[in-house]
Amino acid sequence: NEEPQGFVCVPEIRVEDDRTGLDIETLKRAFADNLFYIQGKLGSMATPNDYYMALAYTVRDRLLQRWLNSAQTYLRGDVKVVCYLSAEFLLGPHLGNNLINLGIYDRIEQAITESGLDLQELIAQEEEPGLGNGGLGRLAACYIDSLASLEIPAIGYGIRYEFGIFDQEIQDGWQVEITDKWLRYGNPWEIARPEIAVEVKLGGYVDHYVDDAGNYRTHWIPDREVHGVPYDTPILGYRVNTANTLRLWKAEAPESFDFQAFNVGDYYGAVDAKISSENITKVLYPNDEQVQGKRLRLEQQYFFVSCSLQDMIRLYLLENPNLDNFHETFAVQLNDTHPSIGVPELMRLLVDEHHMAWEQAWQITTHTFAYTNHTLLPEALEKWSVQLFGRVLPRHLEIIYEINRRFLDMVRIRYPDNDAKLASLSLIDELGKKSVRMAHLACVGSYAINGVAQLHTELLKKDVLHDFYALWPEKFSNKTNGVTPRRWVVQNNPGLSKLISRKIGDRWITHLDELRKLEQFADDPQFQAQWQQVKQNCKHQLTKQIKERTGVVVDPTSMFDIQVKRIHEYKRQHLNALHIITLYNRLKENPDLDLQPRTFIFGGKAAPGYFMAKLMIKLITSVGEVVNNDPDVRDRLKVVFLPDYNVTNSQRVYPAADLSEQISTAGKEASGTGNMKFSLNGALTIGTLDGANVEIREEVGAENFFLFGLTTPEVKEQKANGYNSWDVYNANPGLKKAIDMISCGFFSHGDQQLFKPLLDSLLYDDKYMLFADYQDYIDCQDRVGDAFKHKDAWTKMSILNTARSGKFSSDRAIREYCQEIWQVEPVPIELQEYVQANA
Ligand code: 475
Repeated sequence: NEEPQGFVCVPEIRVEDDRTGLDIETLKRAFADNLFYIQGKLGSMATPNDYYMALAYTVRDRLLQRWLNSAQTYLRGDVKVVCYLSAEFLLGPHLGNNLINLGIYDRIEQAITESGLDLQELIAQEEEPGLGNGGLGRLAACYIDSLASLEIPAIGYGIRYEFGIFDQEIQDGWQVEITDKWLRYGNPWEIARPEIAVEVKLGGYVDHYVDDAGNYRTHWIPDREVHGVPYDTPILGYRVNTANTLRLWKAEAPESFDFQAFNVGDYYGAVDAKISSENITKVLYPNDEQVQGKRLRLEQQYFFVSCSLQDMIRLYLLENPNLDNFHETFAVQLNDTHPSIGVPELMRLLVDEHHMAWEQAWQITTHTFAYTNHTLLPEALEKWSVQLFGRVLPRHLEIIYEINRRFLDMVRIRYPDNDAKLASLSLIDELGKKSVRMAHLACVGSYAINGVAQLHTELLKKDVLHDFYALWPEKFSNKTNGVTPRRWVVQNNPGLSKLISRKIGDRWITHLDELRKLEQFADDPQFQAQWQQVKQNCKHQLTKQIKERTGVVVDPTSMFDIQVKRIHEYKRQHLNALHIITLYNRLKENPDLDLQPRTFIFGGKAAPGYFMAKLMIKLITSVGEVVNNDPDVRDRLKVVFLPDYNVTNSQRVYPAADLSEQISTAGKEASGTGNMKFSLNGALTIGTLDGANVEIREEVGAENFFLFGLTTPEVKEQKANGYNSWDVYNANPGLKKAIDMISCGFFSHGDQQLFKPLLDSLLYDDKYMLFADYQDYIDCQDRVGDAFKHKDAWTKMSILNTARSGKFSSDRAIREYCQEIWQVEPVPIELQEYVQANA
């Protein structure tokens, strides 16, 4: 018998020693084996990346059994599966996270040390998959971690961008963008599944006809077809057997392409077409201040959504005779409007391809989708010109018109003779250039709509989606964001995690509310001393990293005052800069002033096309250049711009913060999630009543939070009453001095033009009310400075921040989604004894 024994049945091979074994000797052997057989290297020739790859495969082997068992359980069982559709997943590196979730960190560390290597150095080799811009993409990553940790059957569907978010360099104080080549050295965490690739059509026209049986049928004749190949990555839960799948789609030219009739004899034409197909998943779009209606972005969105829905239908039909109960097996969450083209696409698949009646298809569709909104900024709401839409997706435009026709008929009954209502609710914006309103499409096509913090949801109901709320109040709910404590505490802040677990046990890692048990130690001098020691160690580590990455030497005993997030006018990093200038001026006036030493740390990327945001970076670095080098300052103030802020580089940032800057204009930040990471790691917040800040303050207590600034209604009121920033500027000497210094070139080697656009926008418009909030911010910062002088009182507040941040776990958020939106239950995964025994 030539057949290899046990070939078709993995458990029969019983390769536990080589590929699942967890004793140190086996791990060392597996690591050496992978280095030789996968990387093709001997120890003497291996690069640090080879070692990283060998280790990554060693770890991947150890979660494959869980992964395949999870997939099989979902397929065979009568289970409801959550499909999280997101154009972005900002995962961060996998290796460290998988070691922690598998519970093998210490063993691997020992095995690697005994192999003569340094685990930290290998972990640092991983190029993070930066497949997202910021908050929205990172939220998706936290949510798939929590879904797996809570043993919820789930698939994350998205795009495998060849180039993720650009790498940022700072040159002469300006941002410079470098393409992100994350796949350059291969990606050991993904497995391509070309055997289940799908076809996606684009462009062309639609044919309507009556078939032989007398049925109205529709035939979409595209002018282009693209192949969607899934790349799967396991997402392992924390200390459970659930390993869910993140399925990211790559666009390729269809196999048949080169030989299609119209390309015969046109080899170069065929190659061009191939390149154009593959362009669809080449690059992540940055979230500019203004969303731009770019054809390629629409193609991207449609491509991944169509691939994902076709994949769900394929899976469903493996076990079911027809699609009648599709919505009982899949709950599909739309992460913002980017995947909202899913609504007409599911209609098309059901009606055109599976010949279902419109009414039934609409029932299924509107019981499948739920929509999360992430922004209140009107300029960020997606719209597509009808003309462009019709060119790329002619059939979908017809379907949208039909959805709209039926929807507006319903509106007419509800609001007779009310053309204004019809116009404001319509899926089509008829003013100016006709366009499709994607948020309206998402609202009409979903059974649930949610905002991402209490205030944000209220504002959605009151303003942005008010008319939809009036129509369907029962669809709306709030789901305050959360972050995963595994990455954001356990992995990034091991010192703090160990201290907490020594005091209250380690159940907090999966039940974050248990952090409350720390409250009883908040006044305990011994515990306070340990707490301070942990914070101090983290600050030392960040100090080291700052020196390495920027050359700036900072004082680890100074207050670390940190603002890390995308650079945007509404987030107001320039308000922070005005505070720095104000402190600097105080020191210049009185060099012996008793000033609490501070290190101001900034990090964040500006969208490449967002000029004002790039100028804000230049302002921060320019202020830093002056402040850091002025002898009168005597190192009491330091300003650092950490380049290339990403998940990896954020790792040392949150644990080292004393003060978290959350200073957006009230009513503009939907939630924020960085605010939660800081508070969990024991930083105090200085913030406005915006987004989730409101809830953080509620949880930690007003006495442990530095509040300043106008409220959302006050912002509105001031604007209505003719707010004039020019008057504020003239009436406030401190503010006037700071602005005048920028304007006269004090921070720009005499160049008076450099910052003019930024200053003009503040002096003559000030859309984001910096000047209105300036004095209150400065006064509040003075209170922060005073409070920091009292070490013990500060430490108590720090402990209470951590102790009371349990609400901001993504586990809590996901439990709410499961119970109130998706109606899904945990499904524990069984594991063969021999795999389990080792763990
Ligand atoms: C909010 N990104 C945060 C976070 O809910 C909130 C937009 C267009 C294209 C690509 N990306 C985007 C966002 O809109 C985004 O990141 N929004 C953020 O979502 C999670 O915490 O307040 O600004």
